[in-house]
Amino acid sequence: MKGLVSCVRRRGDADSTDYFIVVNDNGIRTRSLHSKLNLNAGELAELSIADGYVGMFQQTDDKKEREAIDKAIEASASAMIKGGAYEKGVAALDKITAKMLPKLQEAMRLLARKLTIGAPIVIRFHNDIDGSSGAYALHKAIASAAETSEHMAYKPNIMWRMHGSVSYSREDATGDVLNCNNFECMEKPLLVILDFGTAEESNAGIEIARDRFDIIWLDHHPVIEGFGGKELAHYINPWQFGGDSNYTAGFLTCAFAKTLADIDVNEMAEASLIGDYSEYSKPGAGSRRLAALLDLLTSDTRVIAGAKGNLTPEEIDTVVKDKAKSDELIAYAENRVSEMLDLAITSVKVYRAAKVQIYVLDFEGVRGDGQERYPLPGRFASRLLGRIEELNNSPAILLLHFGSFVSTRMSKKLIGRVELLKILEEVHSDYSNYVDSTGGHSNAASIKLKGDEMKKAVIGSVVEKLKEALG
Ligand SMILES: [Mn+2]
Repeated sequence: MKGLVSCVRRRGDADSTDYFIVVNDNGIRTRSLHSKLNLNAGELAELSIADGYVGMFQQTDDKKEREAIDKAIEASASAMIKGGAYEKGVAALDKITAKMLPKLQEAMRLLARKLTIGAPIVIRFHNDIDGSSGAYALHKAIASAAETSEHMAYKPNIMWRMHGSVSYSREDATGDVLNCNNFECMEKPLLVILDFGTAEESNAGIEIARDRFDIIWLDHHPVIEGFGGKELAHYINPWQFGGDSNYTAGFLTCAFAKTLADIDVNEMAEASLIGDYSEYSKPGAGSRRLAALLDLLTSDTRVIAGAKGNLTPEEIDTVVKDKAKSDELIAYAENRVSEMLDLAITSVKVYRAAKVQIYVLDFEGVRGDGQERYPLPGRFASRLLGRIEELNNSPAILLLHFGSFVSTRMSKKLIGRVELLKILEEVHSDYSNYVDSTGGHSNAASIKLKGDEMKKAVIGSVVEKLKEALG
């Protein structure tokens, strides 16, 4: 039979080399094979296979055969795509999905092609509920496609990377390039980015990655002028289609996953809306559970035995399917947060500004000195502001500090009245020797200090400016 070596994974010695070969034997199948011979990506040959080994390998440059295989790869990639448009039953969201559908399908054809040829695929997702719910849905769709596709007779070469920041740095890109260097492939590997911000800091990473990868970038942050990611061929963001951040990146990834396979993504989509406080969120019992689990797992991967820093959707799936384990984890998370909220309420400092209260909390004081990483400070700040709003029934502002970070959260009602980002910027320039950076959203932003020696003064200055703004 004829075969095209589409991809080679070299792990060091000849015996551990995997050859991904598109075999054409009345229809194509991509198989993972070994060989005593040294094969190269792009080689077309008459070959024989026994026990997972390529025995005979007679190279040929038969142009017609090559064309036939190339066509068959395209056809099998198309055949792998069995899904369609995701309809959640929320008109505002479904309208945006419909507009994005052609772009999502075009990107999915690229992913299906990479799956067909056995190319390496790096998928980076933001380590919050939104990013991880999207990754989980995409994992399920790919697993379903791999299971039902007759053409894919190998385990996909996917490297999942949970990503702790919202920018794609030069180091991230270099790491991804190095990881793909064990592969030699007939075309570029694929990089998929889920729920990163639109920070200019990503430009350096994008510069490196764009030459080495085909890139699919799914996000929902407002697109800023200097961000290079928006020039990518497969950059998809609801802001470009009349939507905004309420259409979450996890939701977008669910819509993307749904074009590949007709799987149930409703709970993941809903969890992403919960996680990012989307105005379209209508939580049910299942999505609440999933959101709570993802919140815990992404904050502290050590709660699952074996996970060290990185967390894969497969590991998420194992926990979700284990009812007893997930019940135990959710109970732990709920108890811990509620104890910390109670403690926080009694230890916040309160400053009055007109009818608005400004709260300042030392996070280390309520976290205790144990080893627990859950909950992360930023997410705890959002929960605490919610609790304060409930108790006071009036808008509030919270400054939560820990080490050299200050997280600020402000009631949405105050947007327009208080320009939080601008205030933080002013403090940044007043204390430029001590403040490293400030940024975020109009009601949730943070300050990164160079050290913590001037923290009190910086926080004091923010409080003063907030008081002024509130009159
Ligand atoms: Mn998000």
